[in-house]
Amino acid sequence: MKYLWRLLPLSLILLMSGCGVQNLSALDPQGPVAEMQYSLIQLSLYIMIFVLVIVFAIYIFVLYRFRERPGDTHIPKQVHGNRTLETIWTTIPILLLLMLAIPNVMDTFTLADVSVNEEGEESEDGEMDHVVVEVMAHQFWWEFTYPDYDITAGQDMYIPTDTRIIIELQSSDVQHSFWVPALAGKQDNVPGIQNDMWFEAPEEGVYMGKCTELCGPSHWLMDFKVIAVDPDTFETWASNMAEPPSNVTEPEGEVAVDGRGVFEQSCISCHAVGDDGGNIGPNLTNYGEREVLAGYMDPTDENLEAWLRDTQEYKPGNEMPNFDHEAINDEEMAALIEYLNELKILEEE
Ligand code: HEC
Ligand SMILES: [Cu+2]
Repeated sequence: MKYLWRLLPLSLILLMSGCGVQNLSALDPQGPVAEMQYSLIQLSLYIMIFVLVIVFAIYIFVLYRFRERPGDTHIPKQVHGNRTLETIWTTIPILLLLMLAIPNVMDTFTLADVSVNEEGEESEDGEMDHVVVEVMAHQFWWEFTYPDYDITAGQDMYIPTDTRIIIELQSSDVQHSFWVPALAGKQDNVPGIQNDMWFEAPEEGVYMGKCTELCGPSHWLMDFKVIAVDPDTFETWASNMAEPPSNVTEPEGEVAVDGRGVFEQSCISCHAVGDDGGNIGPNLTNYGEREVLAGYMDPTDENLEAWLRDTQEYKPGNEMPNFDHEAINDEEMAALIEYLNELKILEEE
């Protein structure tokens, strides 16, 4: 037990090697915002290393140079006050702090400016040069509303690449915090207050996001994804979210039709598919394209059933009720799962 603390550095290394997986690292910045923040991190780090090296060099030199030698019989001459030295070691820190402060303050103002160009909403080629996303945090999931497109999505935030994404953070219950480490630093979702931020994703890909404010028993499972796609795919996604294709609105297979029946009976009061349904839970129009279920599980049939039967086990304290065999029997469950898996709007096969 006594030497257990020696394992600490090892466990830290193991812990930190988890960073970087799936774009969940601020140290692998993507896009202008994350890059700007990363260069501030680097600048502070270099200044700290500089100070550390100089201070330790002097320290070690003094320890060695003025060590006690054999034959030393009395305390050496004591010195008080030295104007030159004191001026030096006051001026250098002031300069270092200025070197830190000036870029920090400048970048803070740049990053706080979420305005878009004055001319208007569209760039020359007719495409939107920015997209506004209202991010509403709930215990324990994320809702993304695109006011210019009149659509609402759950859990997956689709964005076009190379486009300024203006993010308006809000919360429906307690305080949460929105963090997509590879794209931008974190910012809080505060009930009753709107916080704004922006970022841009240069490349297509999936960026992991997390809630970073302790918000309840399932806080640690409150993950989401930012999915950056090329602007054309984004437009297709957005218009299909607004008006889903027929495979979503009118399921064809007999089983899926039955599944839709179960959905209308037990789920639609909280979940919308297309225009149809409530908004207590995530919009499920594109559920079949989720990479993860409920923010963190593999979206297999088994997991989906486990989630529906026993959601409170998988995300304690969330707003969805458990559905036991009395509420939904096995046959209905199979149909429901088939229906949900078919909810796809981007499929190109
Ligand atoms: C009382 C409202 C309510 C009812 C009824 C309800 N849900 Fe939910 N559902 C929620 C909430 C809230 C969440 C988000 C939970 C979380 O992640 O914190 C959720 C999450 C889900 C998810 C995960 C979504 C995702 O994006 O991964 C699925 C799938 C789901 N529900 C399916 C269903 C089905 C199918 C039914 C009907 C059998 C149903 N729900 C009934 C409120 C409800
Ligand atoms: Cu949260």
